[in-house]
Amino acid sequence: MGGWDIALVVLALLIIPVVTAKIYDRCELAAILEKAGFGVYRGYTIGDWLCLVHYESGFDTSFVDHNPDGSSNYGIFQINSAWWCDNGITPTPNLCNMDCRDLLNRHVLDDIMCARKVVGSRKGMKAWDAWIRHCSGHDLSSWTKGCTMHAKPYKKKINS
Ligand SMILES: [Ca+2]
Repeated sequence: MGGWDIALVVLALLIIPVVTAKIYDRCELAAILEKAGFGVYRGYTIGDWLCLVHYESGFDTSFVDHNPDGSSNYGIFQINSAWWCDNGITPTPNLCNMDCRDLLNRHVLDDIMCARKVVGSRKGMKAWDAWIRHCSGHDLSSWTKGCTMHAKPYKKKINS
């Protein structure tokens, strides 16, 4: 290959992860979470989720962190490979029945379905250290400030 060919290949390799991953805007994610039924879910609000995502991943879907126990955390929700997804390395029951790599792309609905399972487990949001440290017990109303929320956030469905 000539110099330009190599340059193009290198450029493509640099661009591909950037294109497939995404750093979400706070309000954009708020709207997606609300659509997914997280307006008030198991006692947690959209503010809890935005605070959690901010401190876990900075809204960056490509974020991977490695734990001292050898497992890794993936994506905006930093979902752990020892329990919830399979990265091909960590032994896992793979409770979300998914490849950890699917937690790194810009499509977050599968991530949200998995996070729903995590928060539905015994520990609830205490499964996330960052939520315990930075969000639990705080006034989280400012996280949704300036966001257009479509549903009435505090109105409970009568028949639910
Ligand atoms: Ca995904």
